[in-house]
Amino acid sequence: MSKAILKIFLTCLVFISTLLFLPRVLAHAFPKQEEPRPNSIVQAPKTVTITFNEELEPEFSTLWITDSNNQKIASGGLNPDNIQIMTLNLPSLPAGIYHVYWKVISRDGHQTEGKYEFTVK
Ligand SMILES: [Cu+2]
Repeated sequence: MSKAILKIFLTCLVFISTLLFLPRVLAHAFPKQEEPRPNSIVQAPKTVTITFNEELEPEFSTLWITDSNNQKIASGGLNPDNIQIMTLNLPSLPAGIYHVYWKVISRDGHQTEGKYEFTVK
């Protein structure tokens, strides 16, 4: 094999293995859809629901909500019927700003976390 061909071959090999590994690297759990929507102004919701892009580990995945004084109001967990969905039930919320926090472990063992807020009018 000439050096030029070897170089092309190795370049292709690197490119192909990058393509093979990229989906794994990107395969961390992140919200696909939140309800209520981030930064939205809504009537008091009954539940918070976050749909993730992949399946989560039930034991280590949590979801909770605080009011504008940082007081925890409720916490939730995985929907047993669909382990891509985290949900929590809310008491009746007075008007104000609320923060939703989530911390999850996806099936591949990677932890991700995030938060967002919404306003009850
Ligand atoms: Cu991952």
